[in-house]
Amino acid sequence: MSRAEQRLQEAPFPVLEEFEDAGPLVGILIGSESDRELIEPAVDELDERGISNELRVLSAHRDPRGVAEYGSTAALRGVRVIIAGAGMSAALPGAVAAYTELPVIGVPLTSSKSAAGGLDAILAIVQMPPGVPVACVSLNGARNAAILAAKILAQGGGYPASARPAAGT
Ligand code: RP5
Repeated sequence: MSRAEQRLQEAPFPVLEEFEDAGPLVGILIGSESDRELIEPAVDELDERGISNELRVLSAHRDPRGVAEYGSTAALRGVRVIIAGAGMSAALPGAVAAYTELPVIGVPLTSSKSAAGGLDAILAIVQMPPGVPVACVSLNGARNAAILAAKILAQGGGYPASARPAAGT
């Protein structure tokens, strides 16, 4: 198989599958099954507020294509805010933010393998490069992430998602 044929087989990744599912208002991602317990307060908080949500396990490092697919299709499915929780080298919030214009709230999580109790994940989520912002709540702050998502959803909007040149320039 030629290199070109090989590349055609590899890409594009199957975004159409995601388009078929109508999304909830909030998409919650975690990097591993082992994060589930710590993110559950976010699900509970959103459920109590009657805000539709979905929880998916998608690792930035182990399943980067899945993260790209989710991020690329979330807004089209109707998702309005993404909460992403991960531990250790917590790339997930930033990785999904790279594929979407939706606001992303990162939740640094403590994992059994954390350095400094979770400081590794805090720094990984907070230290985003200019131009790709990710909000960051406290360590294991899943409930706060859900409350922040609810506040974002409560805003009326009106500002453009992308910067536009000022009139007359
Ligand atoms: C991160 O690595 C996950 O978010 C999790 O917190 C940590 C450890 O993952 P497992 O080895 O438990 O799957 O990507």
